[in-house]
Amino acid sequence: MSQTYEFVVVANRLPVDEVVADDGTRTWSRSPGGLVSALQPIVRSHGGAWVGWTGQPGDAPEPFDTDGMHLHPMGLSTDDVDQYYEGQSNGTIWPLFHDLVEQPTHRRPWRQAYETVNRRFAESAADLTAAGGTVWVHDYQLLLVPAMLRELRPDLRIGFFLHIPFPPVELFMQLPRRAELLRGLLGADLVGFQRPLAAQNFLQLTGRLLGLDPQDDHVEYDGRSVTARAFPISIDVAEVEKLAADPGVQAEARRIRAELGGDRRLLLGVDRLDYTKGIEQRLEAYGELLTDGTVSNDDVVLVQVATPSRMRVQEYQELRARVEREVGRINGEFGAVGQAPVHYLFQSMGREELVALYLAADVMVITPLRDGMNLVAKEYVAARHDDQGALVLSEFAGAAAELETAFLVNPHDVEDIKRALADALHADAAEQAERMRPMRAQVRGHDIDRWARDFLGALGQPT
Ligand code: GDG
Repeated sequence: MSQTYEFVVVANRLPVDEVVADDGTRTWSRSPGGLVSALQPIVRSHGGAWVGWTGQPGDAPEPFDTDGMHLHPMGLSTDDVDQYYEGQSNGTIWPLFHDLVEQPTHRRPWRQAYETVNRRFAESAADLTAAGGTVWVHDYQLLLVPAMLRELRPDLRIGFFLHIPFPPVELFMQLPRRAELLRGLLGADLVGFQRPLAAQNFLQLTGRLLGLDPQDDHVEYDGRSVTARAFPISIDVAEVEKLAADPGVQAEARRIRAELGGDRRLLLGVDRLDYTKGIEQRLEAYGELLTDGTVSNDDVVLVQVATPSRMRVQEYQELRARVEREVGRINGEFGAVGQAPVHYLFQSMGREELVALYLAADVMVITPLRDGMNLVAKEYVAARHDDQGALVLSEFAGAAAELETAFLVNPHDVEDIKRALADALHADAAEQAERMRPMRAQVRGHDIDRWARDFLGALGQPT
């Protein structure tokens, strides 16, 4: 019998990307993204296994061990990628769970592929997990896995964590085969969400859709009790603090500032290029501040890092075109030779460079229309050991519930973003410190280890 593991993570993606060097050598490097930043340290410390896709279509490579983890790659064909990943996951569920900020597309073949791929993930997890072991399933690509896994392995403890928002009942009700998706989640012993409201939406839905009788934070289903609670995710605070204290990173922050024009105040946006992140609204607000003269190209500069994401999906290509057109318009209208008001970077950066940008930024601008948590907000706060800098943060990011002294904005209201940007730019050192200190205390007291301990503790798994 093949080796089994007491603790297994199941997620759409493995925590590594395959890198092919010029000479054809293949290696693996840690992949960017919220889920990976969050989970890798935990699996490593449990010596556990991770089931997930490599990110490339084709046959699965052989399982391998790296960094104290056993990685079990899942193969996805080109059709699987089109239908399960880009289709049902990112074309249907993602926009619907983010309050319809884009119109979801509903296709029968996508749903079929989603079910087939979820079953394959569940089967691999069933094969890999030791008797009585724990499986932690992640995110919206795998909503059916908990029930499928329970059917195969009723002996396991199964946890599920949703990284994105869970929609209100009326929105969830729009999904074709909605009851099946809900039953999928109910296969878990513990369903974790970013916000208490999401857990309430879920429990309420079990009453409305399946006629169950939820009580407090749990519901009886199929002779078991399923608990639904909020576990707001966080970051590896020590990692960010270490980078922020690194003299090389600090020198890089000074270089960035000098390069952008010594005295200009630096506004920073860091997002996956995604329509949920409110990048267009942010640019619109910044453009209007330049137009009405509240700020000028001599005094401020915006650096917008837009990490490429889901670029085969049409909505993302269209978003990229719109964002780049707007950046071009603003730079064309307000720029000078050698001095642009927007520096737009459509690329993935190294962690050092990212933290250097956090240290250099006077104002971090985070304006998602909807966001499960938003780890960038917490990273910015963790990096600012000088208690300086200002955070403009959308009320619709999960992080807003914990970072209450940020300059909170309604990202749908461009006037409100303009107000918050102007206020943040005007905040003096004392006000910046007054706002930053409680946020730093909050993030430092609730890091990623605590999140994992809380979740796994509630699942009954010793950490
Ligand atoms: C989902 C939910 C939830 C970004 N650009 C680069 C880079 N990043 C890193 C950031 C941060 C992570 O990626 C992004 O996390 P977010 O939370 O901001 O956003 P999503 O990717 O949408 O994550 C979200 C999260 O899951 C966790 O539950 O908070 O709501 O949507 O860590 O630093 N990292 C590197 N280069 C980049 O260019 N190395």
